[in-house]
Order: sequence, then C-alpha cells, then structure tokens
Amino acid sequence: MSTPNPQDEQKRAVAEAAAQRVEAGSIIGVGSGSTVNYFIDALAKSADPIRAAVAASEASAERLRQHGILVEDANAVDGLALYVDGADEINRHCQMIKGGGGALTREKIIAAMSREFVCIVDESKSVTALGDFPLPVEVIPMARSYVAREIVKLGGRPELRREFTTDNGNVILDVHDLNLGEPIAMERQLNDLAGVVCNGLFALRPADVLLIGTADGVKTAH
Ligand code: ABF
Repeated sequence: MSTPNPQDEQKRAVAEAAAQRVEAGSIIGVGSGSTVNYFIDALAKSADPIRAAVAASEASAERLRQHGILVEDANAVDGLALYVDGADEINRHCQMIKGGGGALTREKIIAAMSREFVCIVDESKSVTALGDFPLPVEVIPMARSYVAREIVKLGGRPELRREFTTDNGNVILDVHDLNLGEPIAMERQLNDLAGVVCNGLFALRPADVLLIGTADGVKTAH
C-alpha cells in the first residue's frame, strides 16, 4: 500500500475535526475542493447524520448525493448554522483568498448565510500576507475586457482563466500582483466595478474558526 502524502493527511485530519463540530439533524453549508471532499466523506461516515446540505459547487453536490446526503437549494432554507470550506490562502485575521476552484460566488453566498464559518486547510495555506495566490474575480462575459483594464489601473495583472466557465455561466480573471495590504478595502473596490459578480477576497466576512492541519496535528485559531 502507498504511504499517504503528508499534505493529504493534514487535509483529512482537519476535515475529520470539522465533521465533529457538526450538529446532528442540522442543515449546513458545504464548500468545494479537495479538503472539502475529505469533509464530505467524513460526514458520510458520521453516526449522527445531518438533515441536509447546501453545496457551493455542482461537484460537491454530486459527491454529497453519492453518499446519500440530501442537497437543498439555498433558497429553500432560512439560514445555515455552520459552513465548512477550504481556502487558497488564509491570514491570522481569518481573511482569505478563495476561488481557485472557481466556486467563489456560491461560496460567498453560503458564507453570508451562515452563522459560523469554519475554514479547513493544510499548513501550506496559512500565510502572513495574502497575495501570492492570484486573486480570482468572477466577471460577466460582456465585461471581461473592461474589468481587466480597470484592474490594471489598480495595479493588478489579470489573466483570463482559459477554457473555464463558472457554475453561473461567467468567466474568471486570475489577478496577479495586486497589493492586498488592505483586504477589506480591496474587496469593496473590486465589488464596485461594473460587471464583477464576485471576487475571491473573503475579508468583509472572514472565517470564524480556522482549523489548520500541521505535522503536529490539528491546530485551532479564531
Ligand atoms: C475552495 O476550494 C476554494 O475556495 C479554494 O479555491 C479551494 C481549495 O481547494 P483545496 O482544498 O483543494 O486546496 O475551498
């Protein structure tokens, strides 16, 4: 049998720790990505099943259904007690860059609907300053060039994500070199550009709890 990769082990460990925070019979938000896939698998093994989940991507919805977990439409629920999702980068204020997988808009909606946001990451995602990871910005196709020009004026270098359409039918600009020293201000500034649906900065609504997988086990931060 092959030895598990340490990064995958960290993802699995944080996913299992997050599954322990889930209340039986509740309706929860479930994000997307490989760390969340471990979380979905851990949910499926739990002796105290949840009532249903609202999923941030079609891929997560499919995996939940395959495990026999009911997937609800976001409009069919009043709110969510808990949201569990990964991130591409997270700082000590629990502000994040998300959207490497392209599901940022649905992720931001679910984060807004949730009372508690638990972010699960391996230690490679924990950073002192946000910005090495290119910032995803979801844009209405008609506004692609306009938004790209405006982002250049802000100091960024946008790159169109090739052969990719979001679950909402839009395109993604991956933005390099933006100064993210003031994440809240930049999140607002990007939101204000006509044609931007959503950007991958999660600073206005950061995570409430961070579970980091490390070589010494799972660490918790708030
Ligand atoms: C989601 O999945 C995203 O916001 C982020 O882009 C990605 C992280 O994926 P992984 O867990 O595979 O690193 O959480």
